[in-house]
Amino acid sequence: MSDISDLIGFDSLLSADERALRDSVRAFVDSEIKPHIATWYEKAIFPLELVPELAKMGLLGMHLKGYGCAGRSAVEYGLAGAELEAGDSGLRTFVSVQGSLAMSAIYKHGSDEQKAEWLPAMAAGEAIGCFGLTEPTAGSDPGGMTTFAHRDGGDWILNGSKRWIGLASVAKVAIIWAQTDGGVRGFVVPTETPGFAATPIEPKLSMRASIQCDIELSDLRLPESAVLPNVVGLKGPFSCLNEARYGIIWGAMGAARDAFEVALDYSKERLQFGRPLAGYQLTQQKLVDMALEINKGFLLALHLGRKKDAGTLQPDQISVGKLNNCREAIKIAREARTILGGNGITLDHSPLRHANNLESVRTYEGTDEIHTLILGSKLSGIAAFG
Ligand code: TGC
Repeated sequence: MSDISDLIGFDSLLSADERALRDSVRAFVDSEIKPHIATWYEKAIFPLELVPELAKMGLLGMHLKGYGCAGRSAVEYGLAGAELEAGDSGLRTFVSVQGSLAMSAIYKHGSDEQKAEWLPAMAAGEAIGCFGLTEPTAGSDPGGMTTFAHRDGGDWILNGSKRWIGLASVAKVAIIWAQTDGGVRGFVVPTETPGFAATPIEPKLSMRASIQCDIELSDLRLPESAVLPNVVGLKGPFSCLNEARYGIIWGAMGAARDAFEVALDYSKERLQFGRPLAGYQLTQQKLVDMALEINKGFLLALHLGRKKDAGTLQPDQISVGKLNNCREAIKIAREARTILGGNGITLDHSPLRHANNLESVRTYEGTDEIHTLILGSKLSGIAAFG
């Protein structure tokens, strides 16, 4: 939340440490991201040079303990994510793929050797990670994956394709989920392994300051030590998706808040018929409706974050936050664009960029439809999928 958007005294719900962390990330976004994001977005550049800076701020794997990670709380992780996404969803996505997906997979399910080898380097930003679950024909239903790992003596041989994998072309390590004769397993794959190829998907109308890739795995040979030893089955990747989905609850509201504030500022400056737009009742209605949803969205995020820190957050409660906050954020970003009129379709202003990014955010880590069905199942006791 920020002073301009905060109608309910949200800041009073945060500790001094939480506010300090939030403010430092906001200052970083204001000085290092916002001045350049239009260019990165237009030219489809992911600013790799920011990775060491994000690491120095302790934002990579920030909710993990040990291994050079900052050991911050879930609420602090969320606050940081909201600020990053106020800059651009692509930057928050990087921190999420690195910390919530790739590092979490190793942290939760890896061997001591895997943790020691990868987590400190990933926390320091020296090794970028990616998380290969989705496939060209298996998105909402990861159980339909066809990537297969079979045994060859003591080794594993992987074949298959992954799609929409963030950062894969710049990653040093990929967590690849594959079917085996004994169920779904996760593999820690150094991307220099022969048989690994990642190709950025282009052109995109969303997430342009980020990288999403196709991955091809062709007779990729791994030693036994590459398998994540501590999990078998889809609960492995889902346990990591819970982390990433949680971060989105906050991030989406960060994008919405930025879109709203840009529209609010513009409406106070822009004159039509001799008066500022903000003086018109129709504009005030839009501004108030946006602000209400932003305040409610941040409250929801904080409530779920406190539950996560208390160890009581359930996966279906994450679906409440992911579904609601993505849905409201995209409405807010689009509504903010209307206040900017024709100027809102340029990259001089953030709302349409945020709205376009949020098309991806509402789609990855479980679409609106999947989270609706998770909640429909929770309410009715009847699963509409599977
Ligand atoms: P289901 O039979 O219900 O469950 C299989 C096993 O998984 C367990 N499980 C969970 N565990 C932890 N957290 C959760 N949220 C879990 N959900 C399920 C479950 O208990 C079971 O365990 P066990 O021990 O009994 O085997 O599985 P299902 O396939 O029927 O589930 C249905 C559904 C729709 C909920 C699930 O398939 C789903 O969530 N689908 C959406 C998948 C998704 O979010 N895909 C997007 C991935 S994003 C990506 O790959 C790109 S990474 C981002 C980037 O790189 O930018």
